[in-house]
Amino acid sequence: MDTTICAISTAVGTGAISIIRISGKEAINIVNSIFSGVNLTKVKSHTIHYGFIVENNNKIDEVLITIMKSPKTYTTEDIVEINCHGGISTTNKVLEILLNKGCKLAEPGEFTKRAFLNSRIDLLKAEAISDIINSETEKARKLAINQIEGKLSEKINNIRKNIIEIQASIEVNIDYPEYEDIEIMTNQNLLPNLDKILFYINELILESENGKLIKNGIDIVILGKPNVGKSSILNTLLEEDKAIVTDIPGTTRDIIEGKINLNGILLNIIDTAGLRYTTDFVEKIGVQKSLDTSEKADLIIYVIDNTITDLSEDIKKIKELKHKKIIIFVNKNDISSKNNFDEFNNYNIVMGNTISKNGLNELKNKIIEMFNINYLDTKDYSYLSSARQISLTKKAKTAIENAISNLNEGVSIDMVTIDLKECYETLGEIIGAVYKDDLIDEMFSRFCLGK
Ligand SMILES: Nc1nc2c(ncn2[C@@H]2O[C@H](COP(=O)(O)OP(=O)(O)OP(=O)(O)O)[C@@H](O)[C@H]2O)c(=O)[nH]1
Ligand SMILES: [Mg+2]
Repeated sequence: MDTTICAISTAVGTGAISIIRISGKEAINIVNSIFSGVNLTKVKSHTIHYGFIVENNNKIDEVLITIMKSPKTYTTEDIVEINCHGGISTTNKVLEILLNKGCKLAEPGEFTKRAFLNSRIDLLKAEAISDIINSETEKARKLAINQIEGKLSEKINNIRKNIIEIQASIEVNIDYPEYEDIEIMTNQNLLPNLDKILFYINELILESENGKLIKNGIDIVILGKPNVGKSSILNTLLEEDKAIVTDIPGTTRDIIEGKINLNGILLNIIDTAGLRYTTDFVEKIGVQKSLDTSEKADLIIYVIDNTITDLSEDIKKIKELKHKKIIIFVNKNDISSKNNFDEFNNYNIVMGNTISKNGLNELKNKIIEMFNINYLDTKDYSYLSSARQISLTKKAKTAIENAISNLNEGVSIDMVTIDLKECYETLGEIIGAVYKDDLIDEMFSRFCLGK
């Protein structure tokens, strides 16, 4: 934190402008020593200055320099941003000069990490900054901006405040039992308060399903026997000839992915190799990959050929997938068939074909219905969304459940404070009120360079 760090904050490549960001005690002095405009150490905060970056009297680039003095900056430290001409050579040259002058190259996410360590933002807000950069849909952007604004932090802080109030009333009872005007805490009058906390935590966990959906989208795997039209379905959904389609069974060997936006939710659609017994070495690997990928999917679109005569293998496979969300898509219904598919009456089933695209809208509507996608439109988004946040909330839930079951078993109320403290601290870890250094390092290392 004592060092002055610098990094290219814009994407590397050719563009009109590149921004190099410098943060730390020496930021203004260092940039001033390589700048040929006004004396930057004398200018007001939050101002922009025109001039040249120079090295040994050679002009390197014509730039605009933004000066932002501590504490009202991204990191709370002095920050200088150099707007130079875009392009790899100029930007790298300016960066190289800064490094020679004593700046340290920032690690990925180090600016945001400093903002967190200097208490300008909590951990939820820091995570949301990475989320907003990576958001691919309008809904994901909204979720992230609400988190940056602090809506989720507020929810967590309110639960923590409730816990503190309960802790305080228990402690008053223990420390001053002789006072007559304080409410006596018994196991029975404590229970409704703890139930309320459990209710709030449960709500956070339930709603996190929405958060995950908005942030990560839905992973959909198209599965089925060879030649049933899986790749054709992928291509039709993507409106692009992404996968090779032929009438030769076993055409697709590897997984092929594409994304579409369905009412604001990203569908990550994965086409796979057709399932069949094969002695072909490469195809065998492909079939195994299909099965492994489908295990991780949020939804399986299981494709069956409308004209098939023997359904036994499909029935067997679908039964094996009963722990997964599944839609059966009966493809090629442009060709007549005697099948009525009654054996799949208990499943979500859609009939269609990729030639006239019949059934594909129905397929999309089924996905909307199964994942409540339209319902998400009406809500104010402040959901937990990362695995870190969700697993900590589940840990907090276990702590409060322990407190409740201890109370029910008649354990003395002072023992309950141990579980309450655990719950409070675990919720604190979510916002970063309590944190471990290695966890923080790991989290920020996943950020972009220069952020
Ligand atoms: N009549 C008809 N033919 C289709 C339809 N969809 C796909 N086909 C044809 O079926 C054949 C196989 O299509 P693919 O999309 O390659 O099938 P696949 O399931 O990906 O096959 P593998 O990659 O071998 O597992 C091709 O000749 C397609 O043109 C459809 O709805 N109706
Ligand atoms: Mg295929």
